Amino acid sequence: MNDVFLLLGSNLGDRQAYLQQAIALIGKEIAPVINRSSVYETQSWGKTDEPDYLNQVIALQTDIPPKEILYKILNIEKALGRKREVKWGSRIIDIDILFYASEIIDADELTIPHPEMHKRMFTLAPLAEIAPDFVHPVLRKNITELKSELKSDLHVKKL
Ligand code: PH2
Ligand code: MG
Ligand code: MG
Repeated sequence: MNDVFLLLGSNLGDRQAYLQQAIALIGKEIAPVINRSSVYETQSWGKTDEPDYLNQVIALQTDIPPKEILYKILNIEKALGRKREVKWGSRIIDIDILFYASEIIDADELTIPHPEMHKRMFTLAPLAEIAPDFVHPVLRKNITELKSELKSDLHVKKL
């Protein structure tokens, strides 16, 4: 079984309800959710004039291959009513694969580890709660180290 870490994000509508519905569907359609971080309220990164997000990291254990997980995630996002829009634009739900065990994947539609996770406190803060010692297979540093090295002024608040 592989440890898989997913980041959930929502900054439109009933954000808490979208996170909960996403977790329920992930548990049903992909694999049991074995761990989850607290929910964080985070300032929008990339496009800073967007509403605040709720972010949460969850962990699964599964043998489903990475691309199949991606397709299942896209279906869950669609089932919850997500419309694809501009890059970094607001969304009711976003589900990103952060790590798939310690695998490194660089394909057209899928890059693992998530290429920008180490620049994003909204990812590292919840991830550090449930996987502080997990070593990033490309950067070769653990999550605690990546988090302490990241300088960010955007607010990230545990709810
Ligand atoms: N997701 C983005 C862009 N910016 N900012 C926050 N705070 N949280 C996110 O989940 C997020 C973001 C693109 O997916
Ligand atoms: Mg994203
Ligand atoms: Mg995404």
